[in-house]
Amino acid sequence: MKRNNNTMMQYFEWYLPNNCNLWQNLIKMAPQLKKMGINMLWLPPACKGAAGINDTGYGVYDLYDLGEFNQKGSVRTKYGTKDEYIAAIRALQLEDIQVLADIVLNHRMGADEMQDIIAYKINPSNRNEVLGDYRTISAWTKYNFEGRNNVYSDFKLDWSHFTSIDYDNIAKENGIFRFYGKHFSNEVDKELGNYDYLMGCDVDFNNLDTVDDLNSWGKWFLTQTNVDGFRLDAVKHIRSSFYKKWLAELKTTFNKDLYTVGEYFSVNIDSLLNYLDYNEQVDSLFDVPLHDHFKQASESNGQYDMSKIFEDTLVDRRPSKAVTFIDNHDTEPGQSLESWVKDWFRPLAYSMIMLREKGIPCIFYGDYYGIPAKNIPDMKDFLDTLLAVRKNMAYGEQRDYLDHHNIIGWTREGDYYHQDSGLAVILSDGEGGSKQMNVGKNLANCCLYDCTGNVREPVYVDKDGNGIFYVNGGSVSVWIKKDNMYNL
Ligand SMILES: [Ca+2]
Ligand SMILES: [Ca+2]
Repeated sequence: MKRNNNTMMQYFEWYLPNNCNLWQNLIKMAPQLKKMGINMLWLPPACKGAAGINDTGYGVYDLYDLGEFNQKGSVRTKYGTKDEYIAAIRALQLEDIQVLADIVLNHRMGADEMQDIIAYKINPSNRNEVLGDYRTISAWTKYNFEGRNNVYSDFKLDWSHFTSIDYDNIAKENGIFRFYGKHFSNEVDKELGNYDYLMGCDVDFNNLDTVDDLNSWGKWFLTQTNVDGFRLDAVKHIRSSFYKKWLAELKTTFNKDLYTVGEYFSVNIDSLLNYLDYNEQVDSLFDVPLHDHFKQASESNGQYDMSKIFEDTLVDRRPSKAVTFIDNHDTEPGQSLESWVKDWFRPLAYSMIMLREKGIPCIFYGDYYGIPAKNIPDMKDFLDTLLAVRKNMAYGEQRDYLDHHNIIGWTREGDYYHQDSGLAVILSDGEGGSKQMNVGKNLANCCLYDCTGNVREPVYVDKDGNGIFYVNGGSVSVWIKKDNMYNL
């Protein structure tokens, strides 16, 4: 059976303007995204955030307000109204694009009232250490959701539903203040001793009322939106057994697969593997170690050993569970996890995630459309080429030539279902050069062309499938059959 490659896109970046009309835009774009070969789309968080229309959605205030109630200064969110969100999801699903909703459950922000709470100050660089005696703090922890007026749920939040907060209004002091009688979960990342606390009011997943509410909310959200799956925010800061149960319950109740990718932002491959081993409900994680390798290579002036670029990455160690990416809304310049892969390396990196056999690549909105706020140019032409190659030609057996500190390559033999499919990729982080590679029998006796336009001369493949492929310095070349050039 003919099956095309899966390709994900993250359809937003941090600096979108607050009038970006993203949901409306998606309704128009859905057919185009399908043509591009995108079949999984990660949408930004749709819930009302503390900063209203200026909130990316990660400063979540009310999970039950998807742009429907006049709260935080407007009915709509940064991206539009609830009706537009649901219309966008339908439009995408009509094009057979799976929609992944971004779910932010770790924390809340923008409380309506302060409360006096007994709390301990915690050492921010070793969260297992309490600093000094308990004291009374005053903190923004009471959430009334008055603008919603009990529609969908009458559950309100107060300090008892959280573990900790980052500001005391009595002493006017920043820090991590953990509430009396509360503890951090042991089922979180061990960085900084215990990485339960990330930001805002940290949700207490040991509190049964909290968990009950989130279970009800999950069912409500799925009923309202009918999304196909989730991108789970900040999973390394959330008790891992929570999502294991939450996802299992939703899948059973709705009898749906609910494809799920988690954001476990760590370069430690063992942390990622442990999480996946424990929580079989999560289908995949973003391949942060690979992103980190791309960044290092892009900053090494050719000194990076390209034969090790995939070593101890998720796509290498657990290929069926890897969503590969170059950068995202958090790693953009100026953001909390800034670790931007330098521009010259980005075409090489995209070739390494889009044209190989393993992993689901995630194309970043900020690359496809550019990031005007940071003067980062778009890569639309290059990505359109790679998307077309991925959709039409990146099939069949892969032969790896990851055997040199500068120049590496691989070939795909092509398959029966995609006419004239198959390709050869060669790239270098240092000087230009060549490599003999075998493309298999389908492209034997063919003349191949570099569809990136970087190398102008064709390559002749002999009767055994061998060809000598060229690449310029700090560049990538993608070789395909000439007939296919007209389809790009
Ligand atoms: Ca947490
Ligand atoms: Ca090198």
